[in-house]
Amino acid sequence: LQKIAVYNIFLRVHSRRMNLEAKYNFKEIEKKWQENWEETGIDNVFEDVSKKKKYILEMFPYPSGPIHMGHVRNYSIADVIARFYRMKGFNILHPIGFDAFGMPAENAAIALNIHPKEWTYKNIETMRVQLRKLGFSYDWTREVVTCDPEYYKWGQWIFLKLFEKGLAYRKKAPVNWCPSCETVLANEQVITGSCWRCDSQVIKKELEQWFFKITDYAERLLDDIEILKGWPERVKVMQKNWIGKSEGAEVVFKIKEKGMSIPIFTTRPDTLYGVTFFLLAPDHPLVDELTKGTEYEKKVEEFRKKVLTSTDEERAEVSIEKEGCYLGVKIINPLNEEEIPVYAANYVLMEYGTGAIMAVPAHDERDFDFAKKYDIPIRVVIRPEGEDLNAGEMDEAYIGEGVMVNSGPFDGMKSSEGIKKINQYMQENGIGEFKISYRLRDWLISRQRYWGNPIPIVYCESCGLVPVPEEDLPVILPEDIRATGTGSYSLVKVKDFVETTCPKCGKKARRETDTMDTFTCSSWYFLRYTSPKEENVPFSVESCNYWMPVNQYIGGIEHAIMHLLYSRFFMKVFYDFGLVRDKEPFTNLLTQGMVVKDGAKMSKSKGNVVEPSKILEKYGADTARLFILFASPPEKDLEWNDRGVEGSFRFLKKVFKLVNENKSVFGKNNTIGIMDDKDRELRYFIHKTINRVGRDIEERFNFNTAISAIMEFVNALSEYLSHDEKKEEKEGLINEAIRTLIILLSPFTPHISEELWRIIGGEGSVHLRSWPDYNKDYIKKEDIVIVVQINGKVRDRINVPASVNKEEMEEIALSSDKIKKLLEEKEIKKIILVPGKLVNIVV
Ligand code: ANZ
Ligand code: ZN
Repeated sequence: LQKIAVYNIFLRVHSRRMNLEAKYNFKEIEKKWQENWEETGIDNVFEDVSKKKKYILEMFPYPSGPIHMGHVRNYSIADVIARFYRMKGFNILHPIGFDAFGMPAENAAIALNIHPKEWTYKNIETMRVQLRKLGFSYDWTREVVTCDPEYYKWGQWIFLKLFEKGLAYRKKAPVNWCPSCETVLANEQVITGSCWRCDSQVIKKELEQWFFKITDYAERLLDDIEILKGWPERVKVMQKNWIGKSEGAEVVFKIKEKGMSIPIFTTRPDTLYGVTFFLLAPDHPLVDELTKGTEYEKKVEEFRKKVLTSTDEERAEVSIEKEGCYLGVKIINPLNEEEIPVYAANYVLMEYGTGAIMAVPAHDERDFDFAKKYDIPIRVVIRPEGEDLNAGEMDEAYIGEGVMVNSGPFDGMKSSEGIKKINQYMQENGIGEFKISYRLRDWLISRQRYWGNPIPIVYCESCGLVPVPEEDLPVILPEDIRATGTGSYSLVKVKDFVETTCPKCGKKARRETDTMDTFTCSSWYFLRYTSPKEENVPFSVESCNYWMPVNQYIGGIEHAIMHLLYSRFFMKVFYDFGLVRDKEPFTNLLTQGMVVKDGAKMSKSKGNVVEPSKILEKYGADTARLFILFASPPEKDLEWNDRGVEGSFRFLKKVFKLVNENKSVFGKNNTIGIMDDKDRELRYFIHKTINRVGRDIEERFNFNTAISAIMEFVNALSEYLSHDEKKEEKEGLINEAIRTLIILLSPFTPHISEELWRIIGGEGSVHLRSWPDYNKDYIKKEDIVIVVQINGKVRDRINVPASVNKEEMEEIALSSDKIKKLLEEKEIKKIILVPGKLVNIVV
């Protein structure tokens, strides 16, 4: 018997499963609609000045293989926003492309023994297929691939324009070198001393490289952060800190016997009388000049070697163990003519200010440590208001504001006042001047790599550095190249590429073999999307003026500085060139959280990756999208949860079943007749859900709460439909409920929504419907308070349902215990009613 029972259960489960699979073939439905949308081109857009636009943009992917959950999340968020605003009547630009140049292609190519180009385009094709399978509403006709010559040509054109204006230049400088990537890196690409790509420790190398003069834009990049009202505070702070504006003074100190002048940058000119020593960065060029041929030469050399093994970040830590090396010379403080010793010190960076500082141990923490260690005098020149300060008793620097002491003519001044007065004095006497200093450095854009955009420059023996003429663009990246013995690619070895003729004099010349940082490609792709087929300009000004700025940008926080800062810089340069109307490219920014599993970020190295392809295969796109959007609000991390995915799948099956079982109500008489409480309750739900979903998407991007509102609605609708009695009469209402449900679901789960929409005989595509309006009267708060008066005096307040009518109000008022008591033995003459507010009983 037991065996038979088990067998029966098995049969039931099995047949149910077979049944389900036949009925809910979501994948087939998805494929059908993807093909339909593609054929009808419903996602392709054109400029239409009669319509308001919205530009919804996600950070385009780097094609390094199949897509990962981070992409699925980023793009699902963007897709909801795009679809929602389309239904709200906007003309939507929602494009996609591929950020296709870069190192990983070369690494993979070496490992797999295929050409970087082949690897890249293969991955692009894989990703295209997957992105289509996810049902994102992209206008694929606008696709941009940065390694296509049609695109990178314009990157070269932009380079030439920058070169023409002096914004692209070459200089020899100590630069960041990644030994493993065998290339230089921009400062932004060095994350706490390591390469942003491969995590290797970055070293300094003195090399001649190409730079973009982003520092010319430091002030504007900082000021315009003000405009970015729709950016997360966190990102704005990161950019501000990266630009790092400091106001202070540049002061020139002199070494008389050597005839040498060394400028320093200080934010505290008010402490100039407290300077007791002077420091140079160990790699400051004057260090060698000062010690050459002296007994200090060797020691300094060793000291420098030792210091330069730590990164700038480590050296910038306040807590670093202070170390110095005396250089055997004295320098003169221009304000009080005092002679002070000069050292090289580990905490002074060549990269900031002037690479030299005046040290004020009494008022700077690091100088204090240094002075203690090397037994250098400490002199107080600022004392806290109303207090005394004695150098001998200090165990840390006093870094606050205060009153100036031991400062000659400036004694007694407040330090803030002293800064101004000393600056003025220095200015008048040619000693120094007010100065603003930025942390931001110029953007190093040349890379010693193959798979990138060639820099369009030629070197000629007689003409020097010659830009490639515009009509010769693009400089095509040669394809016939192999990895060299060391396993790396380099254009240096490609003879046909290197050897060329000078565009000016026609003599033999050599091509630049460096390529551009891939971030140059991603700094303007959003402009190209507005007119991707333009052959004569990088982008059409007209299209740009229609579509730009991007209304909503969505991407990861890891781009808070690099990509977002570079793009803002390009935009401002184009603004100055008269190519764009807007000063900022991205009005609103949403930084989505990570996808995590078992508490750790999903990543190959952690081995906790869930492949989107597997999820698509098992459940289809709608389930994947729904789960991702439902599991967490976009800015928070999302914990992957298999049961959650199952839950989303079940929900969609439930919706599918519900609609199918009730499709008979469509296409009939759709008037809504007399309503009872249950009907009103359902109508309340319809309108409340429209309101909540719209509000959650529009104001807060809280897709999770929007979806849970829809789920509640589905429960209410099922409950309503389970009371079968008079379905016939209620067709109009049921019809409205189901139509609304499908429309509200459509931005989240576009395929099933489209399918159901057609099943109920909806007109056209559900995605081109208008977002429904809700009726305020139907969603008044469930409870309101009415006041009950007797002869104009307030006698009671009662909670009532918002939907009560006059008769009900009267009835409720008269049945209140308080009122009943007061009315005992009184005669009611009249009852005055203010609907929803007041009942006045005249006795
Ligand atoms: C004297 C002084 C006295 C300083 C005092 C501070 C306090 P921010 O605010 O970050 O711009 N400094 C300047 N250049 C430096 C370099 N290349 N490496 C290391 N430190 C450097 O910092 C400016 C201050 O940092 C400057 O002001 C200088 O120290 C130091 F009571 O000058 B100050
Ligand atoms: Zn590297």
